[in-house]
Amino acid sequence: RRTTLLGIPMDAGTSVPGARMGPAALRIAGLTTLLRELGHEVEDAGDLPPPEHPFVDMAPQDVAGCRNLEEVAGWTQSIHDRAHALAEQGRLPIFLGGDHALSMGSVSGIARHCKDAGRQLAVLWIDAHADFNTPATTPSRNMHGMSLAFLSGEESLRPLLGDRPLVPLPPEAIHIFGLRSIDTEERRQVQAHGVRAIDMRAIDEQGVAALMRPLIEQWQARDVHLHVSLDVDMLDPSLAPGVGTTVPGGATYREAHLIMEMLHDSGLVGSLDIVELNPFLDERGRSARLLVELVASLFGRTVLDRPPVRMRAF
Ligand code: DIR
Ligand code: MN
Ligand code: MN
Ligand code: MN
Repeated sequence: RRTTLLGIPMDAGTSVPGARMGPAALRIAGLTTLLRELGHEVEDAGDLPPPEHPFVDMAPQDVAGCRNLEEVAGWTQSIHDRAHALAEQGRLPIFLGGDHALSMGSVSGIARHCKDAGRQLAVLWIDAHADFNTPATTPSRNMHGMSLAFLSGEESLRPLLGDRPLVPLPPEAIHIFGLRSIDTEERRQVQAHGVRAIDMRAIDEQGVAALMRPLIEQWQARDVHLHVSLDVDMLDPSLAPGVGTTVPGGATYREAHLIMEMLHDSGLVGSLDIVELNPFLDERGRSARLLVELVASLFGRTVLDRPPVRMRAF
């Protein structure tokens, strides 16, 4: 597939700066070369420039719950426009974050294109967190903890997208994978919306393969465009320390690779976010290098460096 790398040097969605250096770290770790070695056509579109700060017409009590509101809204709108354009051009966009608030722009742009194209969208949210807070429920005011609520049509966050059309994701289009940290009010939101979450306990008990297989079968039956949103903090902090919100008990090296390998074999992945890498907190580029390896698995490399196997496993 023809891929386009787009750097999103933002960290306005968090209170810990540094994720703005993520795109540079992923490039230095060799992302472009690796994808080309795997036979993909790769265009590097560089970094999206920091946006204007638009007026956001949000209720005052909600404004108070949103750190860096105008900056996040500016990013959301400019990312949305680029994501939509790249999808229309038939590219496979890889959004290099940047914090997870960037997915408000990337996924909404892809969702808009899928609607125009009559294609169903499925989102796999690989994350230790649910990112389902709202301005009213957030304990941190960090907007990277609100992206899935926004994408699910949360009304109070709708003004972030300005005059662009929002295509809300229905709950059955979303699966959170790797969940192990959720706030009390946020849990209520997730349950009220009926969003499916596969938590670390399920992964412990059943294993990645048994959990991924039915998801992939169901997506294949509907021939979805699959958007993968990979938050680094899903990985265990011992493997990937370069992230602002580490949570113990995350995915092992092999679990993470297996997810990527199965997604590759599904043939369904149409777009990807790599988010929350904070090179300022990383240990000599370890987390960046691991992420690049995971992307390689997602794009057809096997761990033992055998040539990519073209197969439909299911
Ligand atoms: C927490 C942490 N639920 C919050 N969220 C994070 O601030 O809303 N998401 N770290 O990635
Ligand atoms: Mn996240
Ligand atoms: Mn369109
Ligand atoms: Mn997270």
